[in-house]
Amino acid sequence: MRVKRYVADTLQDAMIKVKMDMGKDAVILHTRKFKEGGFLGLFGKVMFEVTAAVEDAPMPATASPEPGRSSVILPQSLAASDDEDAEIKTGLREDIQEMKLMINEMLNQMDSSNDVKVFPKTLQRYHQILVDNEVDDRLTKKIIKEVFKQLPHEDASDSDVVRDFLEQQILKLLKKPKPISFKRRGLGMQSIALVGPTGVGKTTTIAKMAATFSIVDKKKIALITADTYRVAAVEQLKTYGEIIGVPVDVVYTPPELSNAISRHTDKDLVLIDTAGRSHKNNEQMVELKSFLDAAEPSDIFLVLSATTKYKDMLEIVDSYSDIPITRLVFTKLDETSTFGLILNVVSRTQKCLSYVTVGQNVPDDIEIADPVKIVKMITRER
Ligand SMILES: Nc1nc2c(ncn2[C@@H]2O[C@H](COP(=O)(O)OP(=O)(O)OP(=O)(O)O)[C@@H](O)[C@H]2O)c(=O)[nH]1
Ligand SMILES: [Mg+2]
Repeated sequence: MRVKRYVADTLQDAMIKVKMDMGKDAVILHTRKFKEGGFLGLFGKVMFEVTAAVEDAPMPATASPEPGRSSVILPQSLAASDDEDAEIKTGLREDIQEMKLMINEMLNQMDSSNDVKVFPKTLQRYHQILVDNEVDDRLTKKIIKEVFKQLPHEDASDSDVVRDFLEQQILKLLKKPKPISFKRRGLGMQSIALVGPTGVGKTTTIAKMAATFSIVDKKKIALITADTYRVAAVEQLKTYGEIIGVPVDVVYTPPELSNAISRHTDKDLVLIDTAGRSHKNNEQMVELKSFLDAAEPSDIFLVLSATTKYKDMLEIVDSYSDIPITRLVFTKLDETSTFGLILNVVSRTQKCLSYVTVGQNVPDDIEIADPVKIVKMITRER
């Protein structure tokens, strides 16, 4: 038996060297990745080593495998046999073995570099689509890698199959939305506070919810606003309350909020509007927290605008990490054409979506978040 070591820049090249030198009967004994040159193991060039073996002379058809042969060695006796079936099987096994090594190698390369070129063309294209739709770079890589792992390899170039796997993967990340449910909580009153940055659409969203639940679902609703910073804010909610026909309380302190809620135990739902908080103003965040501690709402919805820059969104989301947010609402979907941000935020916060809003009209422009629709928007070619 001839055993030899082959070194190349890529695993594929090393494999080609093995095949050219030893022929198709060569058996791979070992593969390894190592760094050549560099300093103290740093900055070296990544190289691939394949150790392969081949019998010097064809073995007789009746020969049994050598005792003590390592498990990685493919049954050479089959390759040398005259039996056609056996030869095909050996060929297949070798191909599979080779493919597995290549796939593992691709995944390793994907970890160690940002080069997506190691993936089949179809996946590279979807990678680009996700990036174009502003899905976070690392998240995109993770998704594509997962799809590649799960995808039957014979389907790797079938765009429709790849799309199916991709959509399923993103759907899983988006999770099931949780809208407001009256059934789930039985007959008791539930209170929901909306919090979020300034101007994202909290008050408008509350008006949309109040109108839908009171007019369409015939539920007993009350509105409370703790946003007393601007006269206009109080007026805004009072006007909506009058139009919809629901009571509006204005509270100035956390104890007043707690009292106001306890006056509405006969309602199905109390919606609490809060002042827009700048995530950069810590004092404002502490005050918001004291209102929420007093209110003890059943749910706290973080309202975010789909038009926010991703970098700012990361800061915003982190600044709300001290507040026990239970759901997410995305507003202004009508004002953007990239929706990766939604996936980024869900994935970062691990909170469920509830509603999205798609315009200024009260009450029409609100919908229960539909993950299938969002997935289509995120995977749409631009
Ligand atoms: N295009 C669009 N505009 C929206 C949407 N939701 C709200 N708006 C608009 O955004 C602006 C701000 O809305 P508000 O509801 O006052 O926002 P807010 O979060 O309560 O603002 P503050 O209380 O000041 O923090 C208004 O002009 C709304 O009409 C939406 O889904 N699409
Ligand atoms: Mg407001």
